[in-house]
Amino acid sequence: MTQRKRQAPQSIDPAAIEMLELAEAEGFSTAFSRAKAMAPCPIGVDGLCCRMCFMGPCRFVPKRGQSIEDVTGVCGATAATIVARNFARMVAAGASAHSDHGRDMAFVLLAAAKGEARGFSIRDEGKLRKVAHLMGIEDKGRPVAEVAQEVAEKALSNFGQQTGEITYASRAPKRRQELWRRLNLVPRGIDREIVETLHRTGMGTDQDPEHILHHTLRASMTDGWGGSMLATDISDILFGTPKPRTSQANLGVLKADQVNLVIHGHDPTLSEQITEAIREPELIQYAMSKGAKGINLAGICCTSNEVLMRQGVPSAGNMLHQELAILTGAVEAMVVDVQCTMEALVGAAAHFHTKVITTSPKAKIEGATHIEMEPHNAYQVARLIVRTAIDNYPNRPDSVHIPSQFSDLVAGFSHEYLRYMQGGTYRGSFRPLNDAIMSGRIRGAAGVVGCNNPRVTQDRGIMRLIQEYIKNDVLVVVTGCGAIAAGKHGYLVPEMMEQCGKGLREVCEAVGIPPVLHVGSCVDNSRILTVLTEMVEEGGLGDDISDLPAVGICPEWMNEKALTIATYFVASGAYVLFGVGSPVSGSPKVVELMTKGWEELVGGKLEFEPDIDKILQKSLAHIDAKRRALKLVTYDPNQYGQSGDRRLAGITA
Ligand code: NFS
Ligand code: SF4
Repeated sequence: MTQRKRQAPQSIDPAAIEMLELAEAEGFSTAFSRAKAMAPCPIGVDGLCCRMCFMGPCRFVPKRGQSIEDVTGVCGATAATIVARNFARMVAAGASAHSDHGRDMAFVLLAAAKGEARGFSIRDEGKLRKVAHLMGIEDKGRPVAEVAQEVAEKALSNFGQQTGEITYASRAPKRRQELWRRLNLVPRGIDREIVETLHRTGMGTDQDPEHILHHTLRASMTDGWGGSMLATDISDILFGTPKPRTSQANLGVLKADQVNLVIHGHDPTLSEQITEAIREPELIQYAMSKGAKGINLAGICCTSNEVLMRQGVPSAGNMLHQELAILTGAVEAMVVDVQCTMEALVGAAAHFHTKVITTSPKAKIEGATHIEMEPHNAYQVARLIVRTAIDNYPNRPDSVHIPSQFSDLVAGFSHEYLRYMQGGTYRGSFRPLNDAIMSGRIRGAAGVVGCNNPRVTQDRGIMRLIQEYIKNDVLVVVTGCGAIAAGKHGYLVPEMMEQCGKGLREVCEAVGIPPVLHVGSCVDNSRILTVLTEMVEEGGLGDDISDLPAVGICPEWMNEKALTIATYFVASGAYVLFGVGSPVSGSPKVVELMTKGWEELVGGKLEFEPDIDKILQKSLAHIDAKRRALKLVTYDPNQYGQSGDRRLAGITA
C-alpha cells in the first residue's frame, strides 16, 4: 500500500546497496533516488507523444471507449505513425552516437598514419592488414603508414558516401547479403541513412508505419555493420586486438591510499593515453610527493570496457555506479568523454573534492573542468589530467567510504581470440563451437548486453538470465554494462563452470574458458555479428544468422543506442528481447510490425518483455525451435558431462 512497499530493491550489488544507504543517510541525490521521485511520463513511456511540430505537441490518449488507433494528432497522424517515428528517431540517434565514435576513431588512425598524433601508433599491424584486405585495399609490400592512411580514408568515406553500399555489408553471410539487397536494406552511406531518418520522420513526410520501420532497419545497420564495426576494428589496429586478461570489477577497486582517477564514457582514445601516463615513473613519484602510495586507475561504462579488454584496467562499475564512485569521497578526478555520463556527476562531486573533467570537443557539463583533447595533443592532455588528479589528492576528506567488494574477472575475448582459442594460430576456427552446439553439448548461445536502468533493480535481470543460461548449457557472451555486471558478480572466471550444465561445463573445461565471455564495449557488439557470421560460414548450423540457435537480450536497457543495437541484430536475423518496458507499446500495430512483420521480412524480431522469467522461457524456446529446424539432436541436459565429472571428482578426492 505504501509507496515503499511497492518499490523493488534498488540493486542486488552489495557495494551499490552500501553506497545507497550512505547516500540516503547523508541526503545525497542519486539516479536511484531521482528515479523514485520522478515517475516516467505516462504518455511518453508508451511512445504516444509527438513533438515533431508546433501544431502540437500532440498527446495520443484515447477517450473512453475509443481505440488508440482512432486517435490522431492535429495533422491527422495516427498513433502507429508517431510511435514508429519516435522509435525510428531513437534508433537514428543511437546509430549517430556509435557512428560518430567510429568516425572519430578513423580520424585518430588517419592522424597516426600521417605522424600527426604523438603517442598513437599502429599497435596491431596484423589487424591492419586484415582490415585492409576486408576493405579491398592492396597491402602487399606497402609500408604500414601508407596502408593505415588508406584504411582510415576508406573508413571515413563510408560516412559521407551517397550511393552504393557501406563497405562491411559484404562481411555478412552470403544469404543475408542477398536478402538485404532484395529488400533494399543495405545502407548507402552512414550519414545518409541517419539524416534520411530525420527527414522522413519530421512533420508530414513518411506516414506509413511499415515504411518508416523498413528504413529504420536500414538506418540501424549503419551502426552494427558501419560505425560500430569500424570503431572496433580501428581501435584494435591502434591499441591492439584484445586477448584474455585478468582484472577486477566493482567499487572495491578504488584504493584508500592512492590517487584514484576514474575514466568514464566510451572513446578509448584518451583513456589509452591516461593508462600509459599513470605508469610514468615521474608521475608516480609526483603522486608520492603528495602523500599517496601511487596512482590507481579505474573505469566506468564502456571506456572501462575498452581499457579493461586491452590493458586490464579494473572497472569501478557499470552505468549506475558513476555517482556512487564519487560518493565514496575517494575519487580525485572523474574524466569523462562522451555518452552515458550523467550531468548529475557535477552535483555529486560538489559534496567532495572530486573534479569532474570533460574532455571531448563535443561534450561539456556546466560546473565541470574542461580539458579538451585532440589526437595531436592526447598524451599531453593525459599527463595534465593525471597531474590535476594528483594535485587534488591533498584535498581529499579525512575519511572516505570505499565498499570492500570487488570480484576477479577475465575479459578480452575478441572474435579473433575466440577463433584462436579453438585450435591455435594455424588451425583456429569455429568448428569446435559449432560441433558442440550440433551435438547438444552446448544448447545455444545468448548475448546478454547493455545498460543499467534505475527503473528496475540494478543487475538483477542481467544476473538471473546469465545464471539460468549457463545452468541450461547456453554459452553466454556479454558486452557493455551487462558485461561489467557479470564481472562484479564474479561470473567472468573459469571457476564459474561449476555453475554450468554438464555439457557446457565439459566444453569450458576442455577449452579452459569461463562460460560467460566478455567480448567488449557496446560498439563491440559488432564482434558478435562477426562471430555469428563465422559460425554460419563454418557450416552445420544453417546458412544464415537467422538459422542459428542464438538470442540477444538487453534486460535493463535505457539508452537509445541499445535500441539501435537491437534493431541491427534483428536486421541481421536475430531474435532480440528487451526488458524494463516497451517504447512502442502505445501502438499494437507497431508492436505487430516489429515482431511478426520483421520476422517474416528479415527472420529476426524485437520484443519488449519486462518479465525476466518470460524472457528466459521465450529465449530458450527460441533456441530449441532453431535446433529443431536445423534437425540437430534434441537438447538433453543429462547426455553429457560424465567424463568431465569423473575426472574432476578424481582430482578433488
Ligand atoms: Ni551501452 Fe556503454 Fe552502459 Fe548502456 Fe551506456 S555505457 S554504450 S549505452 S549504459 S551499456
Ligand atoms: Fe501533432 Fe502531427 Fe505535429 Fe506531431 S506532426 S505534433 S502529431 S500535428
